[in-house]
Amino acid sequence: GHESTVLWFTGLSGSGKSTIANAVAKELYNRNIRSYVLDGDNIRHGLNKDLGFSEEDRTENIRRIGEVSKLFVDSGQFVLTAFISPFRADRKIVRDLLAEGEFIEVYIKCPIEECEVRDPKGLYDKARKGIIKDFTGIDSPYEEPEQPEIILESNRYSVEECVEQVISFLTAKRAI
Ligand code: GGZ
Repeated sequence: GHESTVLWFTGLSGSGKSTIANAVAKELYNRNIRSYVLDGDNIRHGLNKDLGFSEEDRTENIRRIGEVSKLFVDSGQFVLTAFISPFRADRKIVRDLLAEGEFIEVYIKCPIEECEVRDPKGLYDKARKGIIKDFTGIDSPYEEPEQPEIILESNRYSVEECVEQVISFLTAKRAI
């Protein structure tokens, strides 16, 4: 059997959080492990649609996502979250909300220059032009994790290789 766990992906916009989280969820499904991915599409458009991108709103965004993640874990499910979650203190609050070993911080490490080249939604371009304010990495901070359980260098490894790294970690920890 396996224990329920939170795989908490953190990283810049365009670093690959959602893509990798969804690919890990697919691999877990292949191994008969149920999981659910929380991301901007199902959280920022619903539960958190009252929140923007000020420091206070980002903190509240992460707090609520942490509480929802805890509910998933309590119900016995794996949950994967894909939010920038730029502040160390906010990620720590979520870590402390969960039991030892239930919170696995996955840092999607990708140089901002690469994220800017990818710019899938044209948001970096808008941020550079000042059309969007408080954009992470441009005029709002991103605090790198100091001791994440997993670091995935998404500009050096393929999505498949990143998935493999996560699966290896979970296997070694006997989480799956
Ligand atoms: C950062 C922003 C912003 C600003 C809109 N700063 O690449 P995306 O589009 O799909 O992912 C980004 C997403 C970030 O939301 P999160 O809930 O992950 O952020 S946080 O954890 O900081 O609360 C981006 C889009 O929303 N977006 N404006 N100003 N990203």
